[in-house]
Amino acid sequence: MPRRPAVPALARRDFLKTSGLLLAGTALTRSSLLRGADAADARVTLPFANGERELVAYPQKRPLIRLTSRPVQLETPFSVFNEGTLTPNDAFFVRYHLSDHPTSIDPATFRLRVRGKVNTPLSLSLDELKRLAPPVDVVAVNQCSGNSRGFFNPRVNGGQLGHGAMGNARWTGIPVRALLEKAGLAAGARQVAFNGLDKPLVEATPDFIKALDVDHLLEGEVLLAWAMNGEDIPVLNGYPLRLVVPGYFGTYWVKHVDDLEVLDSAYTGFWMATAYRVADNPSHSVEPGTAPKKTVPITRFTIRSFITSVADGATLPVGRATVIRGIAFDSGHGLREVTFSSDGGQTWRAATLGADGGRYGFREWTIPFTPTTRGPVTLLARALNRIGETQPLEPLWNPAGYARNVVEPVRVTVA
Ligand SMILES: Nc1nc2c(c(=O)[nH]1)N[C@H]1C(S)=C(S)[C@@H](COP(=O)(O)O)O[C@H]1N2
Ligand SMILES: [Mo]
Repeated sequence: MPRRPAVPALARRDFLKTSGLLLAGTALTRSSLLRGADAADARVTLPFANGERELVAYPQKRPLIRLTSRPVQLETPFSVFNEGTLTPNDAFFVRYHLSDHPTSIDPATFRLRVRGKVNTPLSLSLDELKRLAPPVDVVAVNQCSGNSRGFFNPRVNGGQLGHGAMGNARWTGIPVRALLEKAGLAAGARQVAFNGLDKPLVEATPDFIKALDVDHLLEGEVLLAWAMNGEDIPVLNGYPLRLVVPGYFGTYWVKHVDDLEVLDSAYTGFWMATAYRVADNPSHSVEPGTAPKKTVPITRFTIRSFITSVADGATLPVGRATVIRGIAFDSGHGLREVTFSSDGGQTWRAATLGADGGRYGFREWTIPFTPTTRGPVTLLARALNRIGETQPLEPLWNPAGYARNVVEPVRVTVA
């Protein structure tokens, strides 16, 4: 269970302001969704050049780190990840590509369409969709491909994110497979293209559409989810329906999904064929400053771990026993071990893994640590999974700033 902190005053006020509207059908005001709270004055500085950001409360959200306002992009303050392995809905990051994202959705008139290479095209209400198959729960991490991009060196273009473009939630929905079975796949069905209600402001910008292989969808793990941690998905996270693709980067987790098109070929739209691609080699990386010759669509997470209980730059009292805590996750193969170093990587000890909340979620780890000598100390955590994937000790580089998973140092002073 997450240890929930007191809701900051700003978020509470904002919630009171919007909850009446929410009860009336999730009709958040357009201006509040586009601007956030007016009273924002708190700021944070992420630990890289030009890392100064505002903390702003949007409807259904506590104050979060604002990267951009049109479209809204918010990142989770890192301290939230020390509060528990499930990320509260009001702290969950927000990423949009297109500025015309929906601010009011009427669940009564919403329809989900299934069309293309199917025997029977479908148009379903939310209630019909929810009754199509028994609901399934999965605890899974949603992480943006560009999470931690701000740490790339040399720097790369794109949103300069700290480590807060990730979150872990319990998602409830039905497998996309159930929909495909209901519609009936026609011969040659190969991919499904998923589109949501958001639109580009100008025609030249391609609509945000992502595609997954029919074979992947028929495995049954990919969900069309309507609940997040037991509640309606917040508007900014994809109300009333979003795709949940366990183990895959957030780019596939299409929000406000209302259209599935079954294709007999690989989808070639911009967001698959041009954007969100990585080098076609095992590490998906290239020499810093160069571009890959051949690329493939980004797919699964790289394995990561973080120290969450001690912030970079903190001071630890000499001689005092502490427990260091953190989180780790991979793309679903299962964690084998998290090791911890308090001497900058010369020696490593195995941490204790917390309860296994499912192979796609954050897993807590802890390790006792008593600093013995005064001075600067570098703390490191490194995860290893069941198929031998581990985190590199030196950063890998790619021009889009995707899939960072180097062991991240936490530099502290023992005093
Ligand atoms: N409709 C829609 N869905 C979307 C996007 C988008 O721009 N539009 N962005 C994707 C990307 S790149 C990410 S990382 C996740 C972020 O999910 P969140 O905003 O709920 O945190 O949403 C995905 N789904
Ligand atoms: Mo993303």
